[in-house]
Amino acid sequence: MKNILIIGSTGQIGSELTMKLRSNPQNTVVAGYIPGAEPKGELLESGPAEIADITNAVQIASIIDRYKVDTVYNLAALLSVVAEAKPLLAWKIGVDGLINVLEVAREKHCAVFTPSSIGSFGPDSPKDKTPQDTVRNPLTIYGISKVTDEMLSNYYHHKYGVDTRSVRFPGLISYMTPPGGGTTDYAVDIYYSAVRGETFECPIAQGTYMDMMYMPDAIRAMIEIMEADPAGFVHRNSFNIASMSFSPEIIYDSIRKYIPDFKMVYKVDPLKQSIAESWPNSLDDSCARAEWGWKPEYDLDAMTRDMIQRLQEKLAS
Ligand code: AKB
Repeated sequence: MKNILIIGSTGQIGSELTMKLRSNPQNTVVAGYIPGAEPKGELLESGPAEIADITNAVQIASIIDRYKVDTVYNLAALLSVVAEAKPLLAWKIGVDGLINVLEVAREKHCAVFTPSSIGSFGPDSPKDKTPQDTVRNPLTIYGISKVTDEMLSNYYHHKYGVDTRSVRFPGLISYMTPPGGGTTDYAVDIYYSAVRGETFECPIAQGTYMDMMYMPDAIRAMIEIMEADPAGFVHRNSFNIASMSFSPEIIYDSIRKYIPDFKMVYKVDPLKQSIAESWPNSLDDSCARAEWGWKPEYDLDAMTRDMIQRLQEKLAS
């Protein structure tokens, strides 16, 4: 039995993770949210919900006490593009917020999952099959805060024995809750345009590769790493995980197998493009495979088939 707090439960990842963890009747899953991003519908009705502002350590500690929480999924963050507009807020939520969570976890003996990202690499990192352990030097505040988060999480593990674990997520694609403010968001938006019969204006230039992943694989990764036997870990914070790497013209071709008259034009966004160019084309996830059995299930075509079918149902209702 697990008592779990999800900080950021109404976001792109949190909304699906909360429901998946609640589908196991052994779990009590508290949906943490901030005012203005309240849970609705099934998320609200299927279990407890509490205001859990990551900048407020006392509030987080009180939820952990009241629900006897043993595991925290810390999903609070500003994504890469929006973080460039608000770097101090990105740091306050991403790094100061994590310190709040780690301090409470140290006192109350909770395990903590905090996602990292392909954005933790930079232009000096090897571009293709980027290794687990290599030069980082990210250029964005998002990447700098993710590298710091990884190091802080390892520090709390080594110094205080806090059970911290993490994966470096690629761009995540889902038909449920849209992402907001990321460089990889185009790979979600393109499906909405295709299903709505609109021409897609692509903000990322032709030939720009980034790693991506379908949300069911990402949710499984978060659950599996937290359930893994740590005896197999050489690494902890954070594991490269990967399932597919593509550029805009490749996802466009995949969609056209199902919607042949779909049109795309390029309208490159200079900020998004410069961030994308500073990130790897693809990650080497062999350490995650070897140390806790990570294995993706979806490739691009399997994801495209499912995304189109799910979005057709969603947008028709
Ligand atoms: C972003 O684009 O900022 C995120 C990420 C890759 O971490 N989706």
